[in-house]
Amino acid sequence: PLPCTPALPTEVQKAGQLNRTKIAEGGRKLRKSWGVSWVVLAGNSLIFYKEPKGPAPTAWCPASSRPESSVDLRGAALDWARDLSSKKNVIHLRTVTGNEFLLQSDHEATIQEWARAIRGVIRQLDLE
Ligand code: I3P
Repeated sequence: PLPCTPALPTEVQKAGQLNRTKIAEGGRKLRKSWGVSWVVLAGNSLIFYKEPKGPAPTAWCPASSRPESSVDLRGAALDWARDLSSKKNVIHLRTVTGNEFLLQSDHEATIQEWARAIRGVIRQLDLE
């Protein structure tokens, strides 16, 4: 296996496992398909990685894996996804390019922390 590279291109503010689905691409609605992603909040981006195969997520190193996709948070909007899912603890992220994602955790505190962290980055970018 690849050794873990400690140096990341931008500082990781938050990382963890969330349920995720993309619900729109360029303003066009997509069919929902929930899956588990490793989500990393770093710099101006929210980066999604495929769930690593095998055990020990603590041994997983984002710097040595290729992201599945990444979201530019500049101008993005984050809300609670009240009417967009039957699941609990869901947040709704919309980018300026019309891509929309739902992020969910079974633990309310976890999704609240993510909401706070993502909002913090969006607000900071709005001030720049
Ligand atoms: C969808 C699936 C999703 C569900 C979605 C369903 O069905 O059950 O989990 O979203 O609801 O359409 P399928 O697998 O057949 O595509 P939630 O779990 O977020 O409710 P929706 O159509 O009301 O968005």
